[in-house]
Amino acid sequence: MATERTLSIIKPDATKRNLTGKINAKFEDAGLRIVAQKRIQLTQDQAGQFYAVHKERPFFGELTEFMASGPVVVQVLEGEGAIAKNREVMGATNPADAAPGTIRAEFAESVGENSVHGSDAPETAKEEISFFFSGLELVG
Ligand code: 3AN
Repeated sequence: MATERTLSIIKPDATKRNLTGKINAKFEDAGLRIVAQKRIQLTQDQAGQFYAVHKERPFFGELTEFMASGPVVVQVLEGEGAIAKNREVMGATNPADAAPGTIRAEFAESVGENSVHGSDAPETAKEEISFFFSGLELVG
């Protein structure tokens, strides 16, 4: 399987509870390498641009408000099949359905406040990485 890069976000519910290190340990234990990382505060408008694909969904307002409610850690994870592997480590969107040991099973508070985001396909990974990072910031 090819080496891939994927965009990950540690969401405000997790940064607020000081879980950045514990979540990063899950990525690293799964063989994912954190090749770029920064802690930022999004405006609701920026969160809306990032989640534009969900703009017609009923939870769009709630989602963008939540993503702007505190700092997030945006990061690029690299590894063999990193996109699928990260989604595995994250667990299902709804923590009630997430497999034991996954980030969402252990840390997520609800389907909305679910601790992490991860790209779902190669095209979206590329777009999402360039939304937050310039080529110069990806150090390998
Ligand atoms: P995932 O993050 O697992 O790819 P998506 O793409 O279906 O899930 O949803 C994007 C984000 O929208 C989720 N991470 C979650 O924060 C939020 N979300 C999804 N479904 C709901 C819902 N029913 N109510 C509130 N927020 C939701």
